Amino acid sequence: MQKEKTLCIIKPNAVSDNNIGNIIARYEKEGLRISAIKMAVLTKEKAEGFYIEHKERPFFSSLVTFMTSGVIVLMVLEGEDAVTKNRKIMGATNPVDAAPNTLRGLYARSMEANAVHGSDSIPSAEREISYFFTPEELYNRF
Ligand code: IDP
Ligand code: MG
Repeated sequence: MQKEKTLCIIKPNAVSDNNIGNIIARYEKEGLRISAIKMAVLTKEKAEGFYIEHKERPFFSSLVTFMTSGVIVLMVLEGEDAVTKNRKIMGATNPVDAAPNTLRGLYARSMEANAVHGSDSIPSAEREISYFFTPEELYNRF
């Protein structure tokens, strides 16, 4: 297993529901470390660029509206197998399918407002991290 970095977003529903601390605590308990963290409110353009791979999907415009609807928390998580590990901790995209103890099982309100984002591969993680963070904002934790 190798040390990796992945991007996590705590989405507007989870920030609004006061679950920032619960989500961060879970990552730390699972052995991931935070190497960068900040709050933001995304512009429409920034959210569209982030989800560009989904631009032809029917839910794209609603997703962008949701992701710009409130404060989010952006984090770079670091650790062994961080990309896959984060996906496991998050659970399935649709909370109906997410295991009860996953972050989406615990904190999602719907398929769209599903509490957290996690990069789906190492190349995605690299693109997504550099989309939100400069190299100077990252603090290696290993
Ligand atoms: P992922 O976040 O589990 O990687 P993706 O398929 O990459 O899932 O979709 C990105 C985000 O778009 C999801 O996390 C969710 O917020 C939203 N989304 C995906 N599919 C749907 C849908 O069918 N209806 C509404 N929103 C969706
Ligand atoms: Mg995805």
